[in-house]
Formats: sequence, C-alpha cells, structure tokens
Amino acid sequence: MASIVSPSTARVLNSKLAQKIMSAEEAAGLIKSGDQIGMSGFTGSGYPKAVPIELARRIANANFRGEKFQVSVFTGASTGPELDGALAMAGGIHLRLPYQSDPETRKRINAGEMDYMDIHLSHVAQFVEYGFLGKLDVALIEVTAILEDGRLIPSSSIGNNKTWIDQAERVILEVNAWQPAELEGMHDIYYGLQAPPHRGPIPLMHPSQRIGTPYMEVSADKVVAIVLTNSPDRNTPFKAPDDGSRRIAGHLLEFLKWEVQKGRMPANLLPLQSGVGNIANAVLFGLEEGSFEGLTSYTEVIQDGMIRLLKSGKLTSVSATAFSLSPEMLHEVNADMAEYRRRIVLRSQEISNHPEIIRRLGVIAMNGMIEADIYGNVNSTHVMGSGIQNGIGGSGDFARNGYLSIFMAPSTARHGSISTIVPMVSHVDHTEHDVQVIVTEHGLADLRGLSPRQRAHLVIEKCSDPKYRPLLSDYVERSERMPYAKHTPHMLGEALSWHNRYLRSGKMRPAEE
Ligand code: 0RQ
Repeated sequence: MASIVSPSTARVLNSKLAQKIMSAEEAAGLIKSGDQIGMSGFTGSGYPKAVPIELARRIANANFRGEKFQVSVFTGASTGPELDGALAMAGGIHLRLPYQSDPETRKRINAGEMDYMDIHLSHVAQFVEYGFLGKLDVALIEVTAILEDGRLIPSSSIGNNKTWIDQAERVILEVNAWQPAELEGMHDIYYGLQAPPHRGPIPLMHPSQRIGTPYMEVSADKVVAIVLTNSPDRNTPFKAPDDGSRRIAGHLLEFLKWEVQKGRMPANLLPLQSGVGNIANAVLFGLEEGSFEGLTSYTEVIQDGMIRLLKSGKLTSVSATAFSLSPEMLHEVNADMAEYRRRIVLRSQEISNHPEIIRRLGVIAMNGMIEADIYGNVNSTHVMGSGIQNGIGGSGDFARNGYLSIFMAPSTARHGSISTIVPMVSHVDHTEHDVQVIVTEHGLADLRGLSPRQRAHLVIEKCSDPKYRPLLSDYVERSERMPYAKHTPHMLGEALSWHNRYLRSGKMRPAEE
C-alpha cells in the first residue's frame, strides 16, 4: 500500500491532478443552476465541507439579485450542517434524495418548498446507473488522499461515491487532511456488479470478507477541481440510554437468548444490523453487558455502541458504509484507526445494504420506528401521515431481507400524548409481511406465525401503554363484530380518525416537524 504524508497538498500525490487544486469558491463556480449533484456523505461523516458552503453563498447572492439558482442533491444518506443545512437555508435545493435528518431541510420539505424523494438506500446507485433520475452532472466527493497513480483513498463514509464518480460528467474532490491517513486500507470497493442480465452473485460470504479494492478509481480527465480542506466530521453528541431504551434493550436481549435456546440461531447470534439513535445504541450497550460472545455485524452505520462492543472484544468485526460517532468517540477512534482498520470494513452502500447479502448472511435487523399498528405495519418516516421526519434509510433493505426483522420505539411519543401503537399506521414503510417483532418498553410481540387477529391482541397486550390499551382493545373488539371484518378487523372511519383526535386536540400539527 502506498503511504501518505499529512497534511493538505502532501495528500495530492498525482501531479496531473495536483494542477487542478483551487479554492472552494472557484470550485463552486463550476456548478451551474439545474445541475444534479451526487455528493459524498453518510450521517455526519465524509461529506464535502467547503464547496457546499460556497455554493450556498453563490445561490443566496443569485436569489438576492432575483435570479433562480437551485441544484438537486443526491447523497449517501444524511450529512452535516455545512451541506444540507447551508444549502437548505439558501433555498438552493430543488430535489433532495435519498435520506436526510437536517432540521432546516425537514422544515423546507414539510413546507412544500423542496422536493424530497425517499428511497431505499440500496436502490440509489442503480436508479442513477439505469438513468431513472436523468443525468448526473457533478460528483462532489470528500476523500482522504489521492495516490500517485490517481486512485482515491475514501473518507469516513463511502455511501454512493463510487457511483457518483463513475456516472457524473464532472468530478470535484475535497481532500480533507483532518481525516486520519490510517483510513487507507479500511475500505472495500467492489467493482464487479454488472447490470442485469449479466449480473452474477456477489461473492461475499462473511461480514468481514473483502471482495474489492481499498481505493476508488476516477478518470483524471473528468476531475475539474480539487479543494484542500481540514475540517472535522460532525455527528450529534451521544445521549446516554434512558430508562425506556434500557427496558426495550432488555426485552430484546431476552428474546435473542430465547432464540438461541430454541436452536434458531448460533450462540454468537447472526450478524447484527442496528439502526440509528438512542434505542439502537441502548441495545448495543445491553449486548456489551450481556453474555453473547463472538458477535459480528453487517450494518450501515457504526455508532458508539458498536465501537464499545469491539473494544470489549464481544464483537469481532463490523461491516458498514459509514462511521456515525459522537465527537468524543470519534476522537478516540481516529487516534487508533490503524487498530480499528483490522476489524472494520467500509463498503459502498449498494453492497452494505444489498438484499442478496443481507438474506445470505441472515442479518438480524433492528430499527427504530415512529409507529406500528396492531397488525404489524410500521411507519418509520412520517409524523401524522404527512410530515417527513427523516426517511426510510436502510431500514427497508434490512427489514425485508433479514433473518429477523425487529422494530422498536417507546410506546408513546410527545410526552405520552400519543400512542405509537395505533389501529392503522398513518403511513406504511414496512408492511406486516416484513415485520416480525415489535418492541416497546412494556414488552415484545413476536408476530411470527400469527394471523392478523392474533397479532392485534398480542401487540396490544405486550407493547401498548396501559393508558391506551383499553381504547385499542375496544377498537379491535368492536371491529371483530363487524360481519365484513373477520380477517383483518378494521373500521376504517374510526381507524383514520385515531390520528385526527390528536390533530384536533391542538397538541400536534404535522408541520411542526
Ligand atoms: O420528535 O425530535 O421533535 O422530539 O419523532 O423520535 O423518539 O427521537 O426517535 O431518534 O429513535 O428516531 C423512526 C425517526 C426514530 C428513526 C426514527 C417524534 C418524536 C421526535 C423522533 P422531536 P425519537 P429516534 C439505518 C436505519 C428510519 C431510518 C432507519 C428513523 C421525533 O429511527 O429515522 O431506520 N428511522 N434507518 O417526538 C408523533 C409519533 C412519534 C412522533 C416519534 N408516533 N407521533 N411524533 N415522534 N414517534 C440508518 C440509516 O438509514 C442512516
């Protein structure tokens, strides 16, 4: 492996590409209104940090002069304030996909000022490759360094970078000296995925297996600018698990132990996928204190809990597409990256989230939800059916294809004013066919092998808050008496008015998200 020296210009070892070094302002000047831009970034990691800010400034100036200037932004997943925040604030985004969690972006989408397309993360690369989204004009990608031969050392996330670089007409690279040079060798970029009908099996049989190369390739002729940066990734600070999340984790760990006892999975479980947020972290913390050893993970993002499991030795390896660490944990990991490189593989998101691999490895998918209905349909994305929260992210990729598909949430939201267990979800992301286990702080409902009516009674009994239990039971019992409702008992008028009660109460409005 070639070695690199930090910082800044020393990280651009290719002389032809070094001639394209320019300021972020100059690079932003190469972007035109109407361009579709594939940007790096997955959670708060590896996103470009200089050019989007300059682009937002240009857009704000154009708007001030009364000229409309907007671009479409495609990424891996959510990014940081210098990207989504800055561009949304300037009113500069026409279409955003595939996942976001930025407050300003959310506000604009829910105000109808920005189009948002929420798609499975595993679908994004092929949507662009097959041309479903039109031409990709620009790839704007953060990298750790450029080697002598022009190949790229990826940054702290990979996401869709390979696809953006391959498909875009023009490429802008941000070379970030803040990223540890020891990231070199952690990545595994697979170039073997052909388009149907020539697509063969992906030869990945174990979460930590490497099937590609540590570097990304780019045609030097396409590179129009290189910008040198020295800026940190920005993820949200870590929130210690609260009592509710610890109880959810406890129910889940009991269940996993039971599954092992029944001989349904090995003593070291199957590869774990863990969604984002407080509850996911609490489950990982629970695993740290629990008795499982020799765990593996095939997931999307590496959160603090995963690193703690690696440090404790309970987890042997992790495959993901990005880091998503609190500032404290990031500092620790960056200081010891050479060691972590032995046990962490970062892949393109079309591979980290690939249905074929998730199904083959038998991944245990554990994701958060906004609400579930008594029949097992899950809403991960919309508050009150209309307002977007974040997006489906990778939850569908893993839930649909995993060996076990688990969804978790507190039983109530908004300080207890709304039940997250409802008669009918206000938006469906994961149908009853893709959801096997629902967990709240009150208990766990294992829906496998149950008919809709059995599921309804179990979900109410195990998962709903006692305050809402009588209302939910009353709904099912009255629905069951309807002559037309013997299979999946519903009274549509009442099911739909469930959410309306909260809207009318004035406690919640969809737009407040
Ligand atoms: O609102 O922020 O204003 O307080 O929704 O809810 O409880 O903070 O939940 O952070 O665990 O996220 C599903 C959004 C849960 C997440 C979701 C309100 C609540 C709060 C957020 P406030 P919490 P979490 C791989 C997996 C999809 C993507 C995914 C998610 C806010 O897990 O985005 O799984 N999942 N990716 O008050 C009204 C309800 C509500 C409600 C919650 N029933 N009604 N409001 N809220 N439930 C990773 C990636 O793909 C990158």
